[in-house]
Amino acid sequence: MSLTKTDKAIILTIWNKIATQADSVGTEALERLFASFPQTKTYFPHFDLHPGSAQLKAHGAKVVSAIGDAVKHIDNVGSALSKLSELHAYILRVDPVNFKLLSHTFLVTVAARFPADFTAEAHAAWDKFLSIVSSVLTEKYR
Ligand code: HEG
Repeated sequence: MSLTKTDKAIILTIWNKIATQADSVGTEALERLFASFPQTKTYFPHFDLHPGSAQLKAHGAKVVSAIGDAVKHIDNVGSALSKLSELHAYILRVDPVNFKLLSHTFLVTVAARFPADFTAEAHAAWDKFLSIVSSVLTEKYR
């Protein structure tokens, strides 16, 4: 799967908007993840998962910052996220199905916050991009 020039331009435009409220976008995506797919909470037994908790906010900020790194290295997401890929595969061992769930709740968050930008074309570009990020984070499992 590869991104076209247009996809990349769309991703960057929307990323610049996300970046102005990055931490709260991440927190909302996680709140939606835990509310809609409560089985995902099993990976965070050590977290206070109540909406708005300090841990949720801190983690939301980290997740979106990693997505920002991927945007900045859009032609080389694999090396940009290689450390994170090792963490998810070797240490956290998050089942890959969960990446689809988080990608979904992230997309819904972006759609809800930037409805005018979230055209079908933008939706498709972000969908592709998040599946590239997810593939990178799940490619080292063994
Ligand atoms: Mg992961 C840690 C990013 C999906 C569960 N995740 C992290 C960290 C980042 C990150 C940046 C902190 C790394 C560090 O402290 O060095 N995660 C990230 C992205 C995505 C993702 C970008 C997908 C787009 N993570 C993901 C999913 C789950 C999960 C789907 C499980 C449902 N992540 C997870 C856990 C931790 C991290 C349990 C450790 C949290 C902690 O103890 O602080």
